[in-house]
Amino acid sequence: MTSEEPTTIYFAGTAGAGKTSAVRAYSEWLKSAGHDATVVNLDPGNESDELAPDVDVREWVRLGDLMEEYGLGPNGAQVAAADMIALKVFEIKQALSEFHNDYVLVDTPGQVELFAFRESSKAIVDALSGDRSMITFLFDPALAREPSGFISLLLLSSTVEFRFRLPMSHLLSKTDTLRPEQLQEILGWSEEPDRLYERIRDELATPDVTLTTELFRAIESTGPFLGLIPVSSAEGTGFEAFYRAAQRTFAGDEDLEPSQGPTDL
Ligand SMILES: Nc1nc2c(ncn2[C@@H]2O[C@H](COP(=O)(O)OP(=O)(O)OP(=O)(O)O)[C@@H](O)[C@H]2O)c(=O)[nH]1
Ligand SMILES: [Mg+2]
Repeated sequence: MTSEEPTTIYFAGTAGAGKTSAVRAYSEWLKSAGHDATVVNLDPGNESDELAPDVDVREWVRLGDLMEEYGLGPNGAQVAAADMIALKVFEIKQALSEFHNDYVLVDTPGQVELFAFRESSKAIVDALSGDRSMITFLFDPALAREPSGFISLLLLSSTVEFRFRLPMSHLLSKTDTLRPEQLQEILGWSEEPDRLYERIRDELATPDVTLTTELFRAIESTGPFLGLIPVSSAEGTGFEAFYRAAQRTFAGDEDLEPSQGPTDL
């Protein structure tokens, strides 16, 4: 418990990227490192029991109820839910204010476009975020292992950053599903953009190559090449590095608190 303002981290990413698992794994890692974390579920469609959130938006808005009540399909219900959640922001904030932990970890809706493009998400993030808030965007290896998928994720992540104007960090999730050489290749792209550029040229020997390379150059110069932190929620690895990156975001290297948690890769 702390008297300082908590660090709030929103976990965003494409459907199935591993957001919920990462919130669970990171909250466990933080606890093992001697920190308390409040877990918030902002996904009204979350059906997994994996997370036992302290604050759960489903207390106010449930996707299944909306589908039934208004005869909506899952996507329509998600959009309606996003807007209804914004109307409950005071209640959500009130529920959150009862916890006084060092960290607030927020699981966001399955589809990233709902989080990124609805005004209501922005209203919720603005209402819940203090000065120490950041978004961590998950790169799903299913997409990130191909150069064009990797670039698409960079674009999505830039969109999220553009919308929310919060500090960003980037996780490569589910690293246990990658072969070591695949992992090294993806990390290499995030460290040395020219390696990615060369692979795009190999992958896209089509007229599209001009568009893709122009996009690539634009992203390269505006920059989410900030380092991709490899994590596996299944194996609990990578979270020490993520912890340090999150601390650097707000404190600068010189203020790094040593962590008492288990060191990992
Ligand atoms: N092998 C492996 N599987 C993982 C890992 N993290 C998540 N998964 C699996 O990936 C699938 C999606 O994980 P979730 O954590 O539900 O992903 P999400 O982004 O919250 O998904 P939605 O909210 O439905 O968009 C599940 O089957 C998880 O078990 C991981 O580190 N390793
Ligand atoms: Mg989820």
